[in-house]
Amino acid sequence: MKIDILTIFPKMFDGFLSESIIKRALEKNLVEINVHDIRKYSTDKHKRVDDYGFGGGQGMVLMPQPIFDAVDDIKTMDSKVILMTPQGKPYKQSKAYDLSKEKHLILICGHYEGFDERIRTLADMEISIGDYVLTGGELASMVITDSVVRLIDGVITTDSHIKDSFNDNLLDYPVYTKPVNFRGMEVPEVLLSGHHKNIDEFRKNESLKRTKERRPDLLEKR
Ligand code: 6GU
Repeated sequence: MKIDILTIFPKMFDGFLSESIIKRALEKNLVEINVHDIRKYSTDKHKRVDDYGFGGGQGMVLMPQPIFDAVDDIKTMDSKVILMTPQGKPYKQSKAYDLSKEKHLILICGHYEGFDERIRTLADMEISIGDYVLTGGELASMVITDSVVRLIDGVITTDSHIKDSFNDNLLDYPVYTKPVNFRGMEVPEVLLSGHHKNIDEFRKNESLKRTKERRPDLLEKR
């Protein structure tokens, strides 16, 4: 899998790409991630990437030229081009699974004041990561990248994602580690019993209880 990210703030990705699971996946060559500075593609003599919007009112708008040229340069037959925007389709775990099967993703980070409407014609899909407004698509593209990369074969053990919250529209059950008694709070007896059937049943019930309390909307989808 290859992921190309187009942004006007490439430095925002430095920490993200150099820690934890993403770092390890890169080191093991399970994914290739390239961050491209949109500004490098600007043909303007001052390397401008945005300008005032026609009609007035909104501030600076990302211009089509640098982004079209970047996509022309990077896109192949195998690419899915995704535009990050709060106007996109709400992102879900099921979409993360779909995207993890693609060969090549190109993520275009929008800009809070907007992007020229013609940029939309480049995109195979538009994604929003939730009903709130970010200053740009950078954090959203990291969310997409993180959620997709962890699903690529070999990145984490399958066991740790088949049990993920949301996989069957259930939230995770509670987990505990040592000590058995911490400040008077005890680990549930059943988890210490070694009785696997009872443990499975306890976890299933806790998942259901927690989902019913916190996310009744998920249970309706089951
Ligand atoms: Cl993808 N971009 C921005 N700017 N804000 C968002 C978003 C994306 N998803 C939710 N809010």
